[in-house]
Amino acid sequence: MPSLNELLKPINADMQAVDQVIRDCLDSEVVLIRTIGDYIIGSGGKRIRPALALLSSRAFGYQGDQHLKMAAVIEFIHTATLLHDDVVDESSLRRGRSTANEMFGNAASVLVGDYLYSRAFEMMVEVDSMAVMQVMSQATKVISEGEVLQLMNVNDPNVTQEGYLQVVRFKTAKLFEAAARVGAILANVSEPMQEAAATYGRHMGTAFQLVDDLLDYSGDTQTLGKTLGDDLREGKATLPLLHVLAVGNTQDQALVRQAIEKGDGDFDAVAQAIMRADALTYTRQAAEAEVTLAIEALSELPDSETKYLLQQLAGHCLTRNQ
Ligand code: GRG
Repeated sequence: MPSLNELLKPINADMQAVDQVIRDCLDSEVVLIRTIGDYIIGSGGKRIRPALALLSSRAFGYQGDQHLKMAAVIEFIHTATLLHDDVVDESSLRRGRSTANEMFGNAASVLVGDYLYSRAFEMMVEVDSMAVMQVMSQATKVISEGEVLQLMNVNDPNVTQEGYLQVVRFKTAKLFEAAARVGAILANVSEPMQEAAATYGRHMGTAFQLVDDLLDYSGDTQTLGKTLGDDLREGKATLPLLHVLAVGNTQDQALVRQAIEKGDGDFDAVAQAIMRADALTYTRQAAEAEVTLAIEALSELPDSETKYLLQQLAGHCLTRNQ
């Protein structure tokens, strides 16, 4: 399986152009905004969401240059959510560096997140498409709803798998869905084609988050660039834990139930319970099913090299380790 960088080589020029738009648009006169903006944007995110917007527009034959601005908009919104999320979760490591909240404090992180979010909408106005505005404003609303739903689920071991999946679709998959849909809108394709792109993005984004949740128990801190066990510390009932609650032995169920209710569970003990219930395999299979649905949605699209890249990108969500 090629690395993400290898996979994205055919759109390298566009990705560089997006990077330039991002840098040009972080031009506030307020020094702290530039400092924190440069810090987080320069810390090497994977840029998978902007890549998705670029690939989607290209798969539908878009010839203009607004896809570059929209890809930057999507990365700005993603970055704003990360700045806010790290404050909410009290995280200290992201992209292999101290989080912005750790470096500059919670207030500065939240406020620069607000700036990036507002700047994204200002840039979007320049794109001058009501359909795009509608998709992006709805997406950011849903992402926020997802985050609030997640907050309501914290320390609750009775969350259902459907309830958990709703949070995943809202907080993470929605931005993937929007990125893919915006590419199709820019290319001015029919409603069913826009829907196919959105369906692809939604399933791919769901797979992406499911893998994120299993990497929180099985990844490598160095490679991931963030601390393992964050979800357990926060009492988040993610799919690996929900599966132990569904099929684990009585002792493991009790251990996990208590870890969710109280937070700060014993990582090694819970990781062993997860192994005994084969819950990482279960979570991976759920992610595989989402990738299959994502690839199926692509059958609506005309055959092209870009469509093949989109198939590979969905598959990458399963093999990623960062
Ligand atoms: C500002 C609109 C707005 C909303 C705030 C806090 C919040 C509401 C939403 C948080 C949503 C969130 C952070 C979901 C997790 C998504 C996720 C898996 C992030 C990690 O993405 P990667 O791995 O990160 O693509 P990189 O570092 O590669 O960019």
